[in-house]
Amino acid sequence: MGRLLIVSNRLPVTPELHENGDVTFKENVGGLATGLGSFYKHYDSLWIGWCEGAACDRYELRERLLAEYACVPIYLDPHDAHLYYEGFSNETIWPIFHHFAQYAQFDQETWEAYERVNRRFADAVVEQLQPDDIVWINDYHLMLLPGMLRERLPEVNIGFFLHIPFPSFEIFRMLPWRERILSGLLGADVVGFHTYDYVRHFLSSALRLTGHDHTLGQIVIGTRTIKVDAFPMGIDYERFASAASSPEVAEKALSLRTDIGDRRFVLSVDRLDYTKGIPVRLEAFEHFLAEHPEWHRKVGLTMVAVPSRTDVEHYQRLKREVDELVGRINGRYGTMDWTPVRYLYRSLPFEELVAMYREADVMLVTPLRDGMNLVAKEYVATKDGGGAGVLVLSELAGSAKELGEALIVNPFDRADIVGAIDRALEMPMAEQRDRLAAMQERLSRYTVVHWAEDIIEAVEQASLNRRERAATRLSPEVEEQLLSAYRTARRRLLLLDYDGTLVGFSARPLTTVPDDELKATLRALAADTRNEVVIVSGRDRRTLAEWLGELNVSLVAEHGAMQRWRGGDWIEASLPPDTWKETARPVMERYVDRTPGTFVEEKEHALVWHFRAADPGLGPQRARELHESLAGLTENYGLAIVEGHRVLEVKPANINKGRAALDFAESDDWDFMLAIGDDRTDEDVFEVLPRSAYSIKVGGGGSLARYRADGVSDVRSLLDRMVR
Ligand code: GDG
Repeated sequence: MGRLLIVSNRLPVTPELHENGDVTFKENVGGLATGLGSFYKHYDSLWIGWCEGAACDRYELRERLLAEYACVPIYLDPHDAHLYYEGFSNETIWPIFHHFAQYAQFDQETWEAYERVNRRFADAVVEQLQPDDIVWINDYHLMLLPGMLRERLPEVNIGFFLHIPFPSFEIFRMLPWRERILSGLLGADVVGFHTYDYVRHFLSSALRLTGHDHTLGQIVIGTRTIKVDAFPMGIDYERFASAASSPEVAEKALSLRTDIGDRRFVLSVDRLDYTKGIPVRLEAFEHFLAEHPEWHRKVGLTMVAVPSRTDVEHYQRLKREVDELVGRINGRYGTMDWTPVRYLYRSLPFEELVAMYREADVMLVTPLRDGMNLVAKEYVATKDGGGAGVLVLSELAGSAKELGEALIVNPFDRADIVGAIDRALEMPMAEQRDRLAAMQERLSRYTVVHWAEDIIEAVEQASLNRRERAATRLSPEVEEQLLSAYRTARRRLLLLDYDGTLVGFSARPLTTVPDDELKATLRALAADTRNEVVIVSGRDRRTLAEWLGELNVSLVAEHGAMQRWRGGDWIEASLPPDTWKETARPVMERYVDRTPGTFVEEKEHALVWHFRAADPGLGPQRARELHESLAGLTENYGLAIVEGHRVLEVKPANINKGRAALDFAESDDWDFMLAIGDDRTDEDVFEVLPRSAYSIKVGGGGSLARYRADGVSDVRSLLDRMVR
């Protein structure tokens, strides 16, 4: 493979301009930057991101960033940057994706800036991109970027990872721009989330809003396959484990202990954000003190709250609420020599943070919703080497999936947290160590580097699959070859499916009438005396005759139960009487009553249950049930139940499109044969044709066809070129 291009909102370093005009670089702390800091420099890689601040205008900066940090800065217009970052990213996506819909702003202006900035990122990536590179896009600021890149470079390798939760469909659907965001994400080859819950939510939104279903997490769009999967992010385990025993940290820990004395030490560390559940946590601690006077003066909570988004109103309100709560608890329970809550409203240097982790007897991580939460993992890592301590962890943090040995709590349930604090303080040392050891085992194995490698490997695999598929793609070269064979041939047979091949699908099958353009193409094809054009369809003969009867083409109706050869009359296959319909119809009608949006179509020799307009989750489930309910019929009456595109069809088993196609194939000495179709029933046609025939499957999924086309428009343009 080529290089790795990591793309994220911010670069892992920030340039700082000093008074004397010098520029220095500060490495950013935080999940991705810290975790991948060492990793990406070892790879042949570049990091592309927004460069913010006064120093970014300096002309020599670009070269220095590239040479010293392998970083490519993107400069944004400050007004646009504000609308994109503080606006759409943090006031729309952040609350919606964390299930705080009541805080979300829906503002067209910030959305447009979000689009513009994503486009700027796309320009910057395209400028750097070389063939075979992997583009790895991170987080919610850049959800349109995969789609924008895919549009410009259909073959580019893209992985996308979302660091925050993906919301349930019922919340996601509130976003006015929901389809645009989904199609942006679906531009990637791999879409990764921290947990399987977020994967489920995403797949359900994709199905309900774009109609694309998945098989084992793979979504097929045209000839592209998108893998959606969970990749739980790890930490730089060694960094935390070894820092805990370093002399600097030991020194800080000692002074911390001197301050605290022999009191038990409860710690919490988060950005001051409404998703973190800080007020409930404080209330729980207050109740703990009320219910357990025996712990007064023997325990203290140190709460580190890193200032965040301070100009946003919800954050200012939260800050006031937290200030008041801390004041109330300390006022009510504090004594001359004991402050129950120590509140540090600032960011700590790394060594001080690790010293806190190391000394904390209990770590309270109780967000109301959190993509992963690395603090919980870091706490566990710093206890490596024999430390004790208890992690109390919210079940709504992604990390709860991996840290099952923590005391798991519902962060909305104050009493649950009170109980966990009590249990944690009373837990025997041996049990504390056992629980930590089990978690340490897992965290030291699946580190941040492992996680990153997994994502990159998934993208590499997707890229290999794409190359394999490309071999069967109806590429311009294959098209030329096909056209040249067509032009030199004297007798040509064209077997064309109708729905999903010549026209797109609609919820109501009687509305997909052929348009004038299609009729003109078919007429021109049929006018060439060297051609035999056959429409091979599952539709009934009345509809086919009404829509296409005037053309000089042959028609195959109901998958071959009836054929009308060019210029002739309808010929029916000899079939037993359709007495089975009286048994099947009431069963199917019962499913219509129970499944809104569905209906039964009656053909001469078949019954079809259509569920395209049904709830996309319910339809396929009911189809499976109906299939079971009808199964008994098939043996008694010699019927087949065929699943098509959101339809379930019951028809005589000995009738299929392949037999009809064979009748035509054997009727002349063809020197050019072409068959095009999109669904299961067309596979029977592909199967019976000789190897020399051109067969084209429309869309992805397994097929016997030699080539693949993306969609109806590709088929139409091919046919147009044949008549030109
Ligand atoms: C997103 C998702 C997901 C915190 N305070 C201080 C400090 N930190 C460091 C911690 C930790 C990081 O910041 C915070 O971890 P999060 O997990 O909350 O990560 P974020 O990047 O904020 O958030 C989150 C994450 O992405 C990764 O995918 O887990 O759910 O919201 O590394 O150590 N570091 C220092 N002083 C502090 O005061 N030095």
